[in-house]
Amino acid sequence: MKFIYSDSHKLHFPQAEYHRGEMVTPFEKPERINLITARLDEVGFTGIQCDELWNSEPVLKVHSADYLQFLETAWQEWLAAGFDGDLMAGNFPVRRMQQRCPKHIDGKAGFYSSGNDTSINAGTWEAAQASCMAAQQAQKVVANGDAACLALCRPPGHHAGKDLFGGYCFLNNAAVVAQMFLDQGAKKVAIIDIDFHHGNGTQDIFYERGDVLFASLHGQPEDSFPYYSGYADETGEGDGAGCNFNFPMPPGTRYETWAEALNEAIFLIQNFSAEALIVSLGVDTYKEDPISFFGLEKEDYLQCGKQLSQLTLPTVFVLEGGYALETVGQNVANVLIGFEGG
Ligand code: OKP
Ligand code: ZN
Repeated sequence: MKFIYSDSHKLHFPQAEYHRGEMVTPFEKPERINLITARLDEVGFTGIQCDELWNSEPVLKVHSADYLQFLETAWQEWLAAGFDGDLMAGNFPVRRMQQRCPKHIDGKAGFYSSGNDTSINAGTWEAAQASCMAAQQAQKVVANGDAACLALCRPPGHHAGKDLFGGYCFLNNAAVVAQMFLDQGAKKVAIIDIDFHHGNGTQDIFYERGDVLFASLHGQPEDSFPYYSGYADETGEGDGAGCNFNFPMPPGTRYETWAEALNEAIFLIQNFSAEALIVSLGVDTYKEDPISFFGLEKEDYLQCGKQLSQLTLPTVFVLEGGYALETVGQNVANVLIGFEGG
């Protein structure tokens, strides 16, 4: 299997994250990609540097134009306001407030985001675009006949909604890949999100669409980020009614239980007659992950890949989370090895 990466991810390196009462170095760090790339090289996968230039066409079908405009100009506006250091939102249009975008960048940032966990620096927009293009290139590799391909996206994407950044995400790379398959003629596609966190952005984007099945396995919202979505009774609306499936699970969930949910999701995808599969691949389900609470072991990722391969669909893997640096490379590689039948 080929994997697509882009060195431009390094341009996004937020300085700090507020975590459990203190400012810490962000968990979503550039080293993640170097570690994963090193492991994939070691076990014989073929890395390809992304060489695609920014293409907003499929992106504008899953994000709003005003949101993309915000991302493009946010850093310049921040500087023009006389601020330095990372842009971090701190105020949000919550219940009973006006959903009107203010003029000031400090207000705009909160209008377009879901939390203070995701800072913007000088190179963030370029890195987010490059991340999205790695996903677009991986989609083309699969459209041209490869059975599967991995996009090493950084920043990740599954928390990015139609017009919201947050949860370390800006552009929803998995959603863009799904949209590309549809634009190329597929009638229906499926996205399975196996990151520890609920893929609230992906759910948001496709909630009222019947051409994309979305299934997410995640830490239950009662106890885990993103807290305000991911319940099992969120099943889609309008044309999308019955196309959204959430599998929230409690702290300490181990592979046996998790794999049952995975099998259920696989069964649903089969019944949906999806013509392509997009896997939002996070390995923060690992037992030692610093911000998550499941108990998956390294070997479980082999089994996970094997289960996914049973769908026998053209598959694009899109990297999401995974923050246990010692094993992030092995865990990602194991999913691919299992998928290829190793
Ligand atoms: C991104 B991905 C509350 C904690 C915020 C954000 C976690 C983002 C995870 N202040 N944590 O799904 O791995
Ligand atoms: Zn995650």
